[in-house]
Parts: sequence; C-alpha cells; structure tokens
Amino acid sequence: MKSQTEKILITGALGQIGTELTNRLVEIHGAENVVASGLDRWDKNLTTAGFYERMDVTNTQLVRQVIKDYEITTVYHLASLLSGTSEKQPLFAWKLNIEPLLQFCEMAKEGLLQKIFWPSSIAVFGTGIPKENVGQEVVLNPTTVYGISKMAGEKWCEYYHTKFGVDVRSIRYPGLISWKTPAGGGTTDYAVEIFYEAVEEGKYTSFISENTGMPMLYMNDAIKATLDLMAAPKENLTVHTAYNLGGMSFTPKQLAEEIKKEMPDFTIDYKPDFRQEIADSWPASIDDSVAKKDWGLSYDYGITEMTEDMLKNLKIKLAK
Ligand code: VAH
Repeated sequence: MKSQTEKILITGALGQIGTELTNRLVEIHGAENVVASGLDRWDKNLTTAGFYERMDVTNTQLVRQVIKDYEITTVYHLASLLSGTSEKQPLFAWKLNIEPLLQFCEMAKEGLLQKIFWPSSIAVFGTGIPKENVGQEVVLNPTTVYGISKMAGEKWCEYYHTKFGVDVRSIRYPGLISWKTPAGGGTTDYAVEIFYEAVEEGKYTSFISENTGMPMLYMNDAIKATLDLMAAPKENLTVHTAYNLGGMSFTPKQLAEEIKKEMPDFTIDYKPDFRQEIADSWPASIDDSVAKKDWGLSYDYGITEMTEDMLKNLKIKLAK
C-alpha cells in the first residue's frame, strides 16, 4: 500500500530558488520526505533535505529510478538555464528547459507522480504588447531562447493537463531577489548583484540602464506563492499554462535610491550589456489578479522591506 505521505523531489535544489524552497518544504513535510537533487556535490550548508541525489535531470532513466526508489509523489522541477546563459547556449537551454519537463509529465500521465511544479517566467512576454500591467491572457511573443523555452513549456503543461488530467502547476516568476544563494545568469540578476556590491564595495556598475523597469519579487514572497499555489484545491485553478505573478516593479535607479536610504555613500553607474536587449523585450509590470482570485496570491515585501532585509542579511553573510 503506497504511503499517503507526500514524498517530494526537488531538481535544481542547490540553485537560487531551490535552496530556499527545499528548506521550506523540509519545515512543512519533514526531512525524511524531501529528496533534493542537483548536478553539484551535496552542500549540507545549503540544504536540510533528508536525502540528496547527485543527478543530471536530463538522464531520464536515472530520474525514473530515483522517482521509484523514493516513491516520489510530488516534483518541484526547478533545474533550468536562465535568460542570459540561454542566449549563449541555445541548444542546451532548449534540451534542459524542456525535455525533463516532458518526462515528468509523462511519468504523471503513467500514474508515477501525483503533482508537478514547474517555474515559468515573465520572459514568455515579448514585443507587440503594452509594457504596463500585462494581463494573464495576452499574445506571447518571446524574442529570447529562454522565453521561447518557457512559452513552449507552458503549452506542454496545458496539453498534459487537458489531455490526460496531469496536475502540473506553474508560475510566471518575475526577477527573483535573495541573499542566501547567488543568482546565476539572469537578466534581472543586477538586482541581486547590486546588494552584494553595495555591501562589499559601496558601489555598483549596472548592466541594465537606469530607467529600465522590470517586475521583481523578493524570494520570501516567491516561496510563499509557490506553496500557496501547490496547496490550492485543483478545482479552483483556472490557468493551466502558468499564472502571472507581478510582485513589484522598479528600475535600477529606483533600487539604488532605496539602497542609499541606508547607505548614503553608495554610488551606481550604468554600462548596459547584451542583457539590456533582453530586458527591453520584457514588460515593466504585470497584472496578477487571476492568481489573487484563484488561490489568494499575496505579498509581504515591497522594495523598502526587501532592501532592509537584503542589506541586513548580507552584512552578516559577507562579514564571515
Ligand atoms: C532571468 N531571473 O533573468 C530570470 C527571470 C524574469 C527573469 O526569469 O533570466
């Protein structure tokens, strides 16, 4: 008789979202019910999961064996290449960002899995739509490798739900900001780097121009939203591609002003690189009213609360 306890596998568990989501899932479900996985060696300082599997998520045979060995019921599939890196490695980005998702959907279709979470991104939006308050159902016209892969992934999620009743849930994350694990390869990662540089150097050179507004979210709120979506009764869910999630919107200049409130001597200059073109193709703000209606999306952190928390924690972390 299979246990009714939720047995959870997280892929990309040592990444920016993965480390914090894994530890939160351990608090909720117990370490014995959480299997973290990633390409790197286990770092016990990063994850409190009861088990760790060093696993290439594109190795389907190995992934299936892990699912069976641990009797996994729920997968949080976070392993992915972000926007900047994907532009440099388009074929690998497509392979990593799509093939494992399809395999997990196939496993759910076969009854091997009960539920899947997969992160999409506001990168699915592109040119030809208004920049402000972008709605849930608008034309998706991504112009980046990353955005194309996330748009395709969303349509696969909808296909497996509609055709086979697979319970796969997704969120279009905005840029995510956190201090526990450095971000890697994203266009919005200037908003992470700026805090590290402010604390270590007192100055920052932004690769995004000063007046480029983008949707952003503090990691604490991203984790809360992810768990709220996964806990929602599936009959309440009306979106089977990915839910818009807008968080807060700000420009590098506005973020620098917020940092200066605590660090008056902080200085910033701007040298846009290839990621400026990516940022220019994305919305400045998002309408997330459908998520609020379907599963009670809410936020605890605005730009002031986030800045205070980031600087407080990084001053401790970087002092070591
Ligand atoms: C990136 N942080 O910059 C990611 C995110 C909306 C952007 O998906 O690629």
